[in-house]
Amino acid sequence: MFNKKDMFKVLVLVIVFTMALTACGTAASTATQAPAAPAATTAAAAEKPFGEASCAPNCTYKDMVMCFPQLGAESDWRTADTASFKDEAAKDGFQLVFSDAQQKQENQISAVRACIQQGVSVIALPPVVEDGWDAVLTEAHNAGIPVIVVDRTVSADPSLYVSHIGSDMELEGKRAAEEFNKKFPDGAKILELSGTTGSGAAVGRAKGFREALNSNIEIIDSQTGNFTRAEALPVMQAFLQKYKAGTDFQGIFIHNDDMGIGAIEALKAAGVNPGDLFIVSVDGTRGGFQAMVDGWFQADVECNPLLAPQVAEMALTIMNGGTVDANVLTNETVYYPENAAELLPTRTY
Ligand code: GZL
Repeated sequence: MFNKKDMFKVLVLVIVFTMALTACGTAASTATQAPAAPAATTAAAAEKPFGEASCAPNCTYKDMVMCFPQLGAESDWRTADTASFKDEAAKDGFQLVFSDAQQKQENQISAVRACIQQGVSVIALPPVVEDGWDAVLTEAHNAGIPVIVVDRTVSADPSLYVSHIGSDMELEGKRAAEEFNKKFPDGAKILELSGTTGSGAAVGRAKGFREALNSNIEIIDSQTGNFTRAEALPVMQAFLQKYKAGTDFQGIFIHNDDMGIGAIEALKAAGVNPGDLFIVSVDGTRGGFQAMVDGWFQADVECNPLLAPQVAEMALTIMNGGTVDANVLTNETVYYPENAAELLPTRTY
């Protein structure tokens, strides 16, 4: 016969057994009947435009945190580009997360990763070179952060960024070539001072230049000056050791005004005078205009650094779930000495 003690033990066992069954059932239900994400949420998440912010469709600039990992401060063009973004942020009231990579891609990539960690609204990336961006652009994409490539281009898959805005570098090179074609219908030998190796600006200008240059104009040598005055000076000095100005070469294609100003210093020291050579530069900065006024440059192909207003507008559109063009090219022209003196006081960079 069961005594009271035995009955209690049985009761406890029954209770424990019942609880165990229920718990397993719960675990099982957790494991086997995990609540599916409500179909509506999944569908809505799938339809949400890439980069749309939680404030959409009423985001204002006050809601925007723009990451701008600037590539460096190598030229007057870059200084003006940086000022454009800082001025626009102050005017519109958005937060600008600025950094200067000192022309090193690894620094730019680190800055982008920091912005991804910060959870910025948008990344405006001015890539120092074309290659090597796939990994970090994939990280930004996976984090749901839209990237607008600014100024120079990247070779990465366009699906990894929302848009590119900048100059048509090949057209700039073509425009420079047309100046040499006009000047030297019977042919000439020229030098090239090119920009940062592997940069979209240097690659595009060189390509466009060569495709449009008449076959009777020969590029006898080309070296990079990395878009800086300081690095262009020794390159031009070395050219002048090797080639006699006017005899061995009659002109120079220079990928930006800053390198042109460095080259002028070497030309002056070698006894070359303004107008002895036919020089075409790129950017259209105040320094380039002054070089045209002084007779050193015979043309300056415009390259506009003031991109921030358009980038800010594109970024806000993306935050509000809107769409932007995949490639936005800036309208540019060619400037000449004839009106350089008149225009110089009006130049904003
Ligand atoms: C071109 C820009 C170039 C400029 C240089 O869009 O990337 O970089 O031509 C600058 O002056 O350093």
